[in-house]
Amino acid sequence: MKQLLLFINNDWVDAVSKKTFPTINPQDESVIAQVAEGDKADIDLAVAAAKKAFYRYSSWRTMDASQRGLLMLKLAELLEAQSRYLAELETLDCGKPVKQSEEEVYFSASVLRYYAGKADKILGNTIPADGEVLSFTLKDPVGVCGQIIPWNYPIPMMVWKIAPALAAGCTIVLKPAEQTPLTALAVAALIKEAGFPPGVVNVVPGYGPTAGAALTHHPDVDKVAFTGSTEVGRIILGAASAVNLKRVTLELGGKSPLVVFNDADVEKAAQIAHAAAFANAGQCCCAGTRTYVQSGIYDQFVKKAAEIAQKRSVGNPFDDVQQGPQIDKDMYTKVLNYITAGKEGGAKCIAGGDKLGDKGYFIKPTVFADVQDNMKIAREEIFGPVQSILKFETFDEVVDRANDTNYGLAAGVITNDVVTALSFAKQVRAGSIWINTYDHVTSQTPFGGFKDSGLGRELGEDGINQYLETKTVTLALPKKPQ
Ligand code: TXE
Repeated sequence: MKQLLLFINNDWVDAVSKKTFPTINPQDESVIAQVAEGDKADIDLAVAAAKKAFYRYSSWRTMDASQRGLLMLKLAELLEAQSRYLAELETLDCGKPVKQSEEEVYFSASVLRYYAGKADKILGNTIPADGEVLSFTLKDPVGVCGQIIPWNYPIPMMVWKIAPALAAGCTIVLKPAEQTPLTALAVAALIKEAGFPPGVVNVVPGYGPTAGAALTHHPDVDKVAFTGSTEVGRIILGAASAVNLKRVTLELGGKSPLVVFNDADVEKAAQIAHAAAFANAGQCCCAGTRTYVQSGIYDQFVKKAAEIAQKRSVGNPFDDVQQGPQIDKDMYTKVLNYITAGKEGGAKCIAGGDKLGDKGYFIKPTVFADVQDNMKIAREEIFGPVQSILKFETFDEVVDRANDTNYGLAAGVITNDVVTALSFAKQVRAGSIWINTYDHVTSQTPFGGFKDSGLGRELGEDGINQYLETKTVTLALPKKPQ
C-alpha cells in the first residue's frame, strides 16, 4: 500500500484536520494502518475539484466520448494486472477469502468494460413533436456525483458506482466505508495511472455522519448514489433534498426469500440455498436468508442443509476456505445477538449457533429449522452466516409469505415446473428473481430493489440512465420553407 491519504484532484493529501482513523484486520483485530480521515472541509475541496472537472470547457467535458471509454478500458486492464495485490489488500481489510476477492476484481473489470463500451453509444431521440418544430433529446451527464459505498464488496461497489458515472461523463467524489478504505485508495491510484484528468474521481475516506453527511448535504453535488443500510438510506434521501434536489439512487438491505418446491432435486436445491444464504459470510444485500421448503421434501432438505453448513470451511481468509470473519466487532456482536434471538424465539438450531475461536470475528455457519414468519430472525436483515428454514404447503401461501416484508431486493425459486417458476417471477415483488440459481449478477443485468430495498437500478442499461439527464431541444422549423 503506497497511499493512505485522501485522493483529491489527482493528488494525495492529508486531511485538513490532520486526523486519521484506524482500519482493522477482522481476522485478528489488529490495526492494519492509519488512514487520513476526511471530513466536511475535505469534502468541500473534493467537490470543488469535481465541479471544476465538470466545467463545460474542461478536458473531461470536451473529451470525445470514445476516449472516455478508452480510459475506462485502460483502468480495467490495470485492475486485472494488479488483481493479486488488490485481492490481498481486500482480504486483509475485510476478511473475505482471497480467491473470492480476486474473482471480484475480475468481475469489476468486466463492469468497467461493459460501461466503457457504452460511453459513445448514449443516444437521444428525434421526436415528431406537434407544431412547426424539430425536436430531439440530448442525454447530458447529471453532474457532480457523491457516491457512498459499504464494506461488503468494496471494489465491486466502487466500480458499480464509478463505471456508469464515468461513461455518462459525470465527475465523482466517492466515500468508501470506514471499515474498508484501503482498496478504494489503491483503485484511485490506478485511476490516476490510467490517465483520467484531475478532479474526475476523488476518493475521501471518512465516517458516515461526518464525511458522508457533508457529501449528501453539499449544494454543488447533483446526485447521490448510496449502497448500505435502509436506515441510512432514509437519512440520505432526506439530506439529498435539504439544500438542493439531488438525484438519488439507493441500494439497501433485503430479506430475500428462496422457495424450494417438492419437485426439486433436494441435494442440488440445498446447495443453491446454502450458497444463497452464506455467500460472503452472509454479508450480502441479496442473501437468500428465508429458505421456504415445501412440506413433501422439508425433512430431507433440513437434514441436507445442516450437513452442508457443518462442512463449510471457516478460517484464515488467506487459506483455501469458504468463509472468513465478519467485518467488525459491531456486526459480529449483532449477528451473535440474532442467533441468540433465534434460539430464544423457539427456532431449532441444527448447525453452528455460536462464535468460532477467540480471536477475530468468526461465526459458525448457522442453520435454523422450523422458523416461523413472525420470528425476529425471519423478519430482520441479519447480515451474517445464518439461514432460516421455513415450511410451506401451497404456491399461493408461499408467494404471500415471500411478499410479506418491507424489503424487495431479490427472490429465488427452485422447481422444474416452468409455469410455477414464471408465475413466481411475476408475482413476487423484488428487483431480481433467480430461477434454479441464485446470486447470478452480471454487468448486463439491472440490479436493485422494490420497496424499502432501494430506489433506481445499478448495472445494465438502467444503470447508466441513472447518471443521465434528458434535455429536449426544440427548434422552430416551418413545415414549408419560404
Ligand atoms: O451500514 P451503513 P453499516 C446493512 C446490513 C448491516 C447494516 C449496518 O443490514 O447490518 O446495514 O451496516 C455511510 N450519511 N447493510 O452500519 O451505516 C457509511 O460511512 C452519509 C446492507 O455498515 O449504512 C458507509 O460508507 N453516509 C448493505 C455506508 O454509509 C453515511 C451493505 C454504509 O454504512 C451516514 C452494508 C450518513 N449519515 C450494510 N451514515 C447492502 N445494501 O449491501 C453512514 N454512512
